[in-house]
Amino acid sequence: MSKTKGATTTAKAAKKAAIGTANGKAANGKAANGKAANEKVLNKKVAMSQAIEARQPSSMDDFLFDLRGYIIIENAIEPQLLDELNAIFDQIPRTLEFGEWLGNSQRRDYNKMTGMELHNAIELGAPFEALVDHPSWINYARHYCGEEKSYVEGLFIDESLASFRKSGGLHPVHSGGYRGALRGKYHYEHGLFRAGQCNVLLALCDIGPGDGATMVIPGSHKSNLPHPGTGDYFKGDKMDTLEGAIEVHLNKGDALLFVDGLMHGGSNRTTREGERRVVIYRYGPVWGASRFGYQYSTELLNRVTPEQRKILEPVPPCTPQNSFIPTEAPGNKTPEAPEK
Ligand SMILES: O=C(O)CCC(=O)C(=O)O
Repeated sequence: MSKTKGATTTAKAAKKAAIGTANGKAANGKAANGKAANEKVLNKKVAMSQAIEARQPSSMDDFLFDLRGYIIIENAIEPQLLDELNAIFDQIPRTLEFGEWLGNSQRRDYNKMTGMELHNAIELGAPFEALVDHPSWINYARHYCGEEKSYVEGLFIDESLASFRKSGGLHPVHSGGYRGALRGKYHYEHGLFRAGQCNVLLALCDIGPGDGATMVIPGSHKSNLPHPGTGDYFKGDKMDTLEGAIEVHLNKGDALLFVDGLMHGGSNRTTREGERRVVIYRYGPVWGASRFGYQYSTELLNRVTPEQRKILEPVPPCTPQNSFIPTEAPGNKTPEAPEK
């Protein structure tokens, strides 16, 4: 399996930030229960460094992304950031119930087989914020799904999650080119990529055989016909033996970047001990909307860098109370005023 090679590292100033706090409410309308453990996670201060130089997609990356629908970015994140993300995973209470909030993140498993999935994970703290425009993949996202060279160039993250998967967990196959939603569709035209959505799945642990590796059917983002063996997503049919599907094994710190329109899912985890830990950020065009209605907190938006804010809030709200002509916002370059 061809992988994108690691980049040289340079030292940069350490950045400190507090984990975001927000007043989330549970799905059933109850206020978040403010358990002591949750408070502890949210108030922890973390230190981290940005130490990886920006990577650019090569012509081989483009070729493979077009051909297969995915590429692997090896050693995508700094060891320190990896440790910090794992430290937060360690602290997240496993007692969190479906629908329960942890600050402005909410447990919302995709289905009963996937295991615990915390959505709006960007709000889980500074290490998660560092992933928003991480230099290892942000230029890939811009290139493949950022409406490059158009009047609405840029990115928006419409879904982010921290996923824990134990023995027995899996994610049935979904997506694919056949009757795919525009949101995840793969498109290439006139020398430009126009994917609807690209996912970055970051491995926080080694994921090998038996560990519940992500599975893909290479090339299926372009398929015109349904796969006859797909099965029933809602019945939890495993994709482990699905014809054409392969496991993508990752080392701790590697990232799998794939177009959402690729047939993909998670193999059945048979390893008894431990858990599979991944973070998934879904990038798409600036005109996208949060899939599940999560709102980035004002604290988060005020805390992140201007570049990160452009990804979390590419088109700031414009109201009579907060009126401005957003010349900077995508798609809003104002023409010269006509001469009087
Ligand atoms: O859990 C996995 O490995 C697959 C993730 C997935 O299905 C998705 O990103 O939609």
